[in-house]
Amino acid sequence: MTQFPKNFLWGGAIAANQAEGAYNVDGRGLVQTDVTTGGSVNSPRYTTYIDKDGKPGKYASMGHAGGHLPEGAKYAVLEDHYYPNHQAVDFYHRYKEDIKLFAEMGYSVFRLSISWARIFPNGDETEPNQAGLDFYRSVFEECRQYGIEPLVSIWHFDTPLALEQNYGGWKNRKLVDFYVKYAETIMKEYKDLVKYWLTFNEINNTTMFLDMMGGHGTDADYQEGYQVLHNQFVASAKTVRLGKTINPDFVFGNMICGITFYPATCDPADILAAERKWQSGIYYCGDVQVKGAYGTYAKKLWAEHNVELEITEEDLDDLKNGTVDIYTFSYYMSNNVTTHEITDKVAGNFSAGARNPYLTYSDWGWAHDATGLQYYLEKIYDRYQVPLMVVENGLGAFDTVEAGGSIHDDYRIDYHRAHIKAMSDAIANGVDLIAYTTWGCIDIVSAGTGEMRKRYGFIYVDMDDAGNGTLERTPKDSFYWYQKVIASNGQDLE
Ligand code: P53
Repeated sequence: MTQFPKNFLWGGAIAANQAEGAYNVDGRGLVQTDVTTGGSVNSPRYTTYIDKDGKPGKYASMGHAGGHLPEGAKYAVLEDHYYPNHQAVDFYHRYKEDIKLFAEMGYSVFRLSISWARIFPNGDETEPNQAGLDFYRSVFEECRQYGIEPLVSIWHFDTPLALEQNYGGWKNRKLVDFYVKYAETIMKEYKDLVKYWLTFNEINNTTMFLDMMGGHGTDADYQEGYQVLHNQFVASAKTVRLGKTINPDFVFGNMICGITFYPATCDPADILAAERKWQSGIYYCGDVQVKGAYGTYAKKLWAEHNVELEITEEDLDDLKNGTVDIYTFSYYMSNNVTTHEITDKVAGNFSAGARNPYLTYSDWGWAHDATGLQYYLEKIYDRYQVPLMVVENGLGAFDTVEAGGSIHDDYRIDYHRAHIKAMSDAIANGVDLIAYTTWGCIDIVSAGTGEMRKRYGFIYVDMDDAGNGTLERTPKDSFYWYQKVIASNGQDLE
């Protein structure tokens, strides 16, 4: 028998820039994915620009942890490139149909993000864009009509491009005020429609990816990365404090890219190396956002890369008084850490380190490791002792549409079944887990590769990597399976 509390929230998750499309509709401003091409498991996505001499150019990027815009260049949509996020899966126009399907699956929660650039197109306006506010009001009302609780990410990798271009993005302290104003606007606007808010999606990616991608990060990269994080921590804390004055019932969560790090061998040096990854990759952000202060190891991490942060006394006060109520995270895979030379290396998007001989890997090189989720849940709950939510978990895979139109995605069902069992085992061991939202309830554009064919959904969307397709929605086998899982509160996993 599995164990799930009576009011456990079951659902799915998407992000605005990967699902909505309608990138230039109703006054929306641009974000970085609008100037970023598609890639694949072997080739990066590129961000495009016009350089200071008017020549088109591009740099390899991973959305949020990639290269840099050359001096004097301006981000630009170039004619001879395809930008998959422009149309995405057109959730902007099809949300009623999609939410109806989520309700059919039995969702009690739906995680989505608000696009900052729909509310403040350039990020620094004084008045919000009414059309943007109207859109999300309608989305939340649609959810409420089916008894679905919206779980809202305030930021999901989509800072308005004008703030990146004109202010240099999050390394600039001014972004804190722009973000807090945006957050205040939406929290006031939706105070009776939304209860659960997540301040920054996968906030830890900024520096964790510098560590993961083969350690090519320079001291300057770390200097910028840690300052970006500090500014985001302050913005998050100020938002939490402000939010509680708008509606004391609001519940705030952080959101961490949860990767379980294992030592690849029992060499004590590897044990320590793995622990360092937990500190720099996972605890660094969680400690600030949940405990309200930088961890004891933070000074050493900064010193390693000669980082000198601008932190004021007032900031430390804000961090202490703006802690989140719940810890939320994504979980896809584990990673092996070793100090030894790696002969069998995992190749794939965002998966670095030594291959784990006890695990199998997805076509994108991500380890299938449900036990790693149990481990993460127990370790993190023990550290913070606040309610947890798994707000992303899923398998990016190729799907085949059969002649009759059905999609037999038993590999996806297997993946989720194992992870749901792991959650149940963690709950049995005392973990206070309150929600599970699978990634990409419906097929959407991949964040890492920009592909459509890396599919996560329980609902298939007829759209390919080149933008061909009808956008028609079709439930996969996993749709009907998840329906039974939810109806039985996690008892029926067959
Ligand atoms: P895609 C890397 C590693 C783990 C999670 O990722 C990650 C990433 C960034 O790609 O991001 C989260 O689409 C993120 C989502 C994203 C999802 O994982 O690359 O919050 O936006 O789509 C899956 O397969």
